[in-house]
Amino acid sequence: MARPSPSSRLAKRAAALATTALAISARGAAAAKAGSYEVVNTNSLASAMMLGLMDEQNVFILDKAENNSQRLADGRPVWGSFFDLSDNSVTGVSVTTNTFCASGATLGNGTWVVAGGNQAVGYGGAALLPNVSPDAGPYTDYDGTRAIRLLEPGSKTWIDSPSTSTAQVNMLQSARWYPGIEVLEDGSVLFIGGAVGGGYINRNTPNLDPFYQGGGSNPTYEYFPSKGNQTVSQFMGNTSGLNMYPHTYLMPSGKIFMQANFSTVLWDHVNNNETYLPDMPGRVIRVYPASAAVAMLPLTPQNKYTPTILFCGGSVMSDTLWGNYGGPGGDILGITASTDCSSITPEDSQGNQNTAAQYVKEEDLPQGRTMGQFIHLPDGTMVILNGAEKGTAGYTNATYNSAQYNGQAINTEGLAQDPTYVPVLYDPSKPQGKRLSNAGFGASTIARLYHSSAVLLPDGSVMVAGSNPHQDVTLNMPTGTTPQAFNTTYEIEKWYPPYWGQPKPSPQGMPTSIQYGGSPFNITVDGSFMGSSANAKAANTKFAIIRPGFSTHAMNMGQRAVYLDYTYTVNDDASVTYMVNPLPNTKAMNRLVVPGPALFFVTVAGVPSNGKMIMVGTSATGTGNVPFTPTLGSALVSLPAAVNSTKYTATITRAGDSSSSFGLGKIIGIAVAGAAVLALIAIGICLWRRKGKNSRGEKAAARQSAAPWTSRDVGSGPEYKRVDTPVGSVNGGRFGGRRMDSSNTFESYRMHDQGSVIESKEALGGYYDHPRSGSRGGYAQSPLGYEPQGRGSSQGGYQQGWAEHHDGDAGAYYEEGNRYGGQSYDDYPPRSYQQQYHQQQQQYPQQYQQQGGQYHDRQGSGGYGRAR
Ligand SMILES: [Cu+2]
Repeated sequence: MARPSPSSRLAKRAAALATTALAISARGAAAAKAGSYEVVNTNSLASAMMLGLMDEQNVFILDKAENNSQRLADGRPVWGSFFDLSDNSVTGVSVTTNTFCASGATLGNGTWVVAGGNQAVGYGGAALLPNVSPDAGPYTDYDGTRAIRLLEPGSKTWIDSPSTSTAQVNMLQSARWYPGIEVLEDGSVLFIGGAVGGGYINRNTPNLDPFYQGGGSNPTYEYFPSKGNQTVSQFMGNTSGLNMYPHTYLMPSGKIFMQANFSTVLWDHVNNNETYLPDMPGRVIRVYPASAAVAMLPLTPQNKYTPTILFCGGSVMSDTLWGNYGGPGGDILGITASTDCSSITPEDSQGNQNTAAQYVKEEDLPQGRTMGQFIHLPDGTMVILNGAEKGTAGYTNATYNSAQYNGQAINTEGLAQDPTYVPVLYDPSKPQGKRLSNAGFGASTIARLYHSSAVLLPDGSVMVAGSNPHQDVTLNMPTGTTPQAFNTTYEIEKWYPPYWGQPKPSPQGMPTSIQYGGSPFNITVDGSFMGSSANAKAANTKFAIIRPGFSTHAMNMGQRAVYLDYTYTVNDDASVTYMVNPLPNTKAMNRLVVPGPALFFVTVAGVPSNGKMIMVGTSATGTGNVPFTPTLGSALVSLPAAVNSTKYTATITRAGDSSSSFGLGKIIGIAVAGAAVLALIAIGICLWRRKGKNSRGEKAAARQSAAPWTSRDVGSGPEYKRVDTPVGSVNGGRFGGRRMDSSNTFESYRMHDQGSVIESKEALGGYYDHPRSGSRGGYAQSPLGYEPQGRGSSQGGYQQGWAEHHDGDAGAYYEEGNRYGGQSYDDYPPRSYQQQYHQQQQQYPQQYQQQGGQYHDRQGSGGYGRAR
């Protein structure tokens, strides 16, 4: 028998080694992703202000109506798209109304609802004038202030008709921009508060009309499907100013825990009674635009499903600096955001108020953070990502957020600086005060500031997208200025939690629905996965129901995580049979985790399975109608003791039990990943080059260009120029019976193409570049060309700068008399406005009240229904 030659043996050995190296490298590269970000698509088409997981494969993306370069077949820009998780592709979709700063949730029947928004706008976010039909506007977007948009399960068509349409049957009773939202135990939804038009915060200064702000604020709440006329919330008046997107959590008692300004209340929304809880320590503001990361901690059998709400970050500023609709009261760009993490447990699991409830200081974030957002992970931890260390959410037009570039003044618009690129993990299984860590986490390279978003995906990663601190699409901000400028952002990233890259369990018997009460169900994980440490792994398993929520403005509205009790038997073949109890059969649990869709994960030794979309509180096919009364099944049985094997007694060697630290695999992964990353970069460059002339390629080119400034037209049409930064000059409002519209806008800028600059614009202090079309029909004149109007003048007053809102109302002074005299702004004490409150209720205009109150969709009766 001929022996192989030495060289041949060497070649074989080399080949074997190479194969092994490749295998290790592949595993290592996957593991190396743990704790890091990866761009999975460079163009979300619509910048992702809002996200919602539709099913196991699709995520909807919503933006405000703006000049995204992607066009629909009818020529309109997209402000909505769908992200397909199977191939990371994105498709634009028609949205009719302006979704700008809406709120959203899944109803108990699984239908997505996205409600509220802002007016029809044109270039630069300027509101269309009343005499201009939305069809004639450049974006053909319709008023969304009262819109209720629906997305049915399995559908990729938004049901969205204009608020002004008589055919619109899904309408809010009144305009809501930044409303609070909470899904109730019957699967219906409650909306509370919001602004009417817009602004940095929801008040004028001085704050003479805390409830209504002369028509700028909406202090009422209402339901969908309707349960009657909207009613004034005392809390909205008490927290006047800093009360947009209030934090709400339905409690076991049926009351709503609600936090805004520095106040906290347990609110019986049925009887409209409020019980005040302690103020936020240090008066840290947690609502928009301070925008803390806020979440209910995971509900577990160990904590007896007791609700605790955790707040991390936000802002502390003086009352003066908080300013008003027009913007902050001064330069806030250098103000470091709060590091404070505090939590409170308002009730026990059965809905008994914890009368001694106090906010408990847990610990400090490693850096101050505004616009951080909590994402529940299926290993029981929560990650905070996105945001900035300085400033707040929102944008404005003030001297302090302008920068000089090449001798030109540009407005950087955004109110946040110093993006927080490194996530922080919160592990509630650790002792209080030792729960936060960012050890081992890589940094993102993409700023995720105002109007960014994030949501848990079924594969256990976190989708991160958006960021657009501008009134309209802005792709040409220079780098290296002070303050730092940021572009409208389209990249979609995945952030990979520490468990990423480990072999996943593939459980059998995953449920399609989980009820309140009833019999336990069985799930098995095979022996090849459980292996020699089957006993330990079985004991270290978690069954999570996670509702990822509607993501916008650093909030995941409706996000919850609840873990199920279980026992197990380790079988002879190392497989494990789990016996899992459903949710407790209590009304309290029905409220803590309301009916509707959620992801179900099985996490073994810290590594989650893929999440399965299930229904909570109904059958898998759900109920077509809401509201409904979920059935409470039989009481949970006492689970028998676990049965371990005598054979599979090894300990778990790999780190992974919901640990924030990284094991050896991670370190090896990092080492081998270097080459892989280089390869990926090379591939990325090739792909980028291949993209050639499409608009995204151009944007990538702009980003990577040596020149920090692009000379590319930011618009898509030959006529488009970014213009019309609005400043409203407004008084009155919809509540006052006077429609608010932009009566003044001012020219924005485009920092190139100076040949087309019109002299008179240049004289306006650095804003220049008239639209090439030469026509601004339907758009208001620049107020910079006017003498400022004083408050109370015939034209009303306006504030220079406009902050968050752009549809022309922003920067408005909502003025409608001094109903309350000279009280200054603050968090109003609970009782000081009782008298006025009652008067207010009577005064409250009824013109927007809905007639039928119930939405009928093809089923025709029984409240809101959807075709099945
Ligand atoms: Cu917003």
